[in-house]
Amino acid sequence: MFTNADKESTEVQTLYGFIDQYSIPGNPGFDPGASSPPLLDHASFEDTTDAITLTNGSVDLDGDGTQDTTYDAFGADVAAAGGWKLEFREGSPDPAERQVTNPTLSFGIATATLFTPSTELCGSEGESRLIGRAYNSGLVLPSGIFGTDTCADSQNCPDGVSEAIGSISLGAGLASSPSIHIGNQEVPGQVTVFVQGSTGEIDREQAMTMGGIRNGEISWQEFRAE
Ligand SMILES: [Ca+2]
Repeated sequence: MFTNADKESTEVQTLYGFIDQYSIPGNPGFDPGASSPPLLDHASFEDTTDAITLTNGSVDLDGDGTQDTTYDAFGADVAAAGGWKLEFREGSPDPAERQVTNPTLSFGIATATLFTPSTELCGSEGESRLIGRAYNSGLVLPSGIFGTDTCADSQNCPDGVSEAIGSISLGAGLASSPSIHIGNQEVPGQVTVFVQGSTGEIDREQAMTMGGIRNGEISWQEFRAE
């Protein structure tokens, strides 16, 4: 992003979710007496690039309209593989999408702003979108992170089932790193994500997390001295 050569790069960029091998109790692949944990091979990480989560918990991993696994089963696959990966949008011949701001991890959800530069002189702002993924699977939660939407016809969704949404367009400009606000939410676990565009405007999006957090009084007890 600091030189034109970088800005024009068409190479597909990837977000990786690594599982810290020290963090798994009883990790069979890690001998506590060893000087270092086993090396992870990112090439074998579970690929979530084309994955579509449905509100019934089914997951279409390759986006071909047939459901291949479930949200819970895929989480176990990721744990076994040591991580997940998500390729950003390819651009060729235009520049590829990339992440140039820090992601934010909040209540199990990684949010990030992705930016696609423009090489047009008259459209130099480029475009941004906001994505959210479960930190431990790389998938969109079945409840949706940015809500749900009617399934595409190609998904052959059962009646009453929708597609969980994990990406929203932020329009023109280079958006800032996401900031999370936990307010007095009507829905437990729902937070507000703020991002600021390079043109100054502030975007405010509701996002669902894995937390059952809720601002306010949880319980209260008065002690009296008799
Ligand atoms: Ca499929």
